[in-house]
Amino acid sequence: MRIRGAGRIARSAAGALGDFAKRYAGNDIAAFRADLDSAAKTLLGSRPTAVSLRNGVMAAIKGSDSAETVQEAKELIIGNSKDFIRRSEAAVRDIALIGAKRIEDGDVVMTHCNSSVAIGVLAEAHRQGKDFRVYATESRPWRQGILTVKDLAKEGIDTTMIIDSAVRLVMKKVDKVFVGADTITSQGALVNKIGTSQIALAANEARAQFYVCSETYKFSPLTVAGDLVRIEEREVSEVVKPGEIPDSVKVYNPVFDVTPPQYISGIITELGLISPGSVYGIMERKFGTELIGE
Ligand code: RUB
Repeated sequence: MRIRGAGRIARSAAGALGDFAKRYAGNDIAAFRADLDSAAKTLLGSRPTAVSLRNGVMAAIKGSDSAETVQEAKELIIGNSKDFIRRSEAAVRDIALIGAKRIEDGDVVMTHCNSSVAIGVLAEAHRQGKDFRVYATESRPWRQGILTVKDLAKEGIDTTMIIDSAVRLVMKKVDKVFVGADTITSQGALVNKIGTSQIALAANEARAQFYVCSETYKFSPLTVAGDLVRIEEREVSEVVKPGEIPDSVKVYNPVFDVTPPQYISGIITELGLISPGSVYGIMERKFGTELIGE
């Protein structure tokens, strides 16, 4: 949790593989491949839900299988890793510009958890002089909302923090919701911080628009092959203190949930504002079949 947010997780993983390649001292290509494989597996095992991590790792090691020398493989991975990070940062900036167009003077906006991409959209709209205010959820149990309200306040955005259970009450005043993404499935469903799907339901009921801010490397090619997205479960200690509840009581702490495509007004990507129904087509264009499978 020291590195969080699906975009940062992906950039850190790609950067870590670039560093691994830079520091690798051996000359045996077979040993290099085995060590690279183990490094990639360690990274992939660190957070199970965000497919950006897998896509970042795959992008960094792309083509290294056919390198004939360690030097060749190292140069390739270092280049891939820099390239992925550069494209990822550019995508975040492009999404901010595209998403900001959706914010109008007088809007009341809601955001959830701590998405650097959604915050980028709000910050850009504010920089453009748009007059709007934001409700940000606390996002129990880890309370990433504290980070969000600090980020928004630093930008000078009119921000109100609410507890997660106030979402439906507050939604009556909200025009638009902007959230980030950990993974987007081939069917256009969103996997994001726990509570996102309740916010989408409340937005749908109140006829507020619900926008997802997501780089296309958060689209999951694995879901094309029918794989389910694994929802990370975290420690009980995030929810209750030791001894606070009877030992016989179980605690279930899933940290992401799934929002079905019918609750999503649009997905703001670096390629433009798309409907959940166009995700598969973009994945086909972007990934082909190369990233599907192990
Ligand atoms: C963070 C979270 C964010 C997405 C997108 O969860 O759910 O909404 O990861 O973030 P956690 P970004 O704190 O458990 O990593 O837009 O920054 O990529």
